[in-house]
Amino acid sequence: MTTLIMGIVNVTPDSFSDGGRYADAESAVAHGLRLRADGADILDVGGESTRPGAERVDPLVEQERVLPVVRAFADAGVAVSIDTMNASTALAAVAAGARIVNDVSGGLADPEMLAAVAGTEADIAIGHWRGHSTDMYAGAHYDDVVDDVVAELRQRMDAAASAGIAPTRVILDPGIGFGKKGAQNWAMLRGLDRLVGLGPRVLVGTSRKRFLAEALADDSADAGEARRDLATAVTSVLSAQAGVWAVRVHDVAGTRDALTVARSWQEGSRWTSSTRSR
Ligand code: PMM
Repeated sequence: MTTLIMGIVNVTPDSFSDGGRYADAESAVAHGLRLRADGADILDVGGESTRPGAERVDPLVEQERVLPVVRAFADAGVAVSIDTMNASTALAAVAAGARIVNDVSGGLADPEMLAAVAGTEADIAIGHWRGHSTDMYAGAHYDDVVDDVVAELRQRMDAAASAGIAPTRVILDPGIGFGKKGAQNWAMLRGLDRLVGLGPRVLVGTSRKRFLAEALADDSADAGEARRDLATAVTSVLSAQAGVWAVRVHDVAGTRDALTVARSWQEGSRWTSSTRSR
């Protein structure tokens, strides 16, 4: 199975690793089209940072940021997801051509979200979440992080089904870094197959996140982006091997190469076994 690559386009002044770089629509569109050329299957457009400590953004400001970018990608025939916790932004973005609503809160931040998405044709990515970024780690307490995340995402799937969203439209995301500290993220990734076993497609986002820099013992503010991207390529390959549907990354070109190498390895092993009997 081929793992899809979701390229990140943050139209924000303050996102975790690329805040401010593509804050105006024109540079965000140019950046996304470059990611598309690098091999992104989907572009994920966000107008509100979810980095730890980030303040909320007014939905109208969020929409001003993202809608022209969503429209430009949709016009260029690119599959777009809209990274938002606001139902009003989700609806406006779907009207502008987005095919996936990516809600890191899984419908918890805005009580209108699930019903809003149900009334569209869009799919929904439901993230595991325990509270806003202003207090990101307040909920980082688990009996067993994999058991707890699987159970809570199952509840969110049920809530989506009750709102009228069929399971085939649901994508589950373990919310790496959301209400999870260093080791809890590694434990969750180690148990990814449990999430994959639930049935719906699974999306994983590790890209440039703090727990990677911690593992590399490089938590400096400017911790080499290249080191974090290499670490992301490794976690993305391992996620692919665990059977995820897509990985959400900044460095599309590096991830594409890493996934291509991993796929060649797998196809090589199939080739060996099929030719051995001759
Ligand atoms: N992470 C961030 C933002 N959106 N969406 C999904 N589905 N999964 C994630 O892990 C996720 C996300 C935060 O990362 P960024 O600020 O670098 O975009």
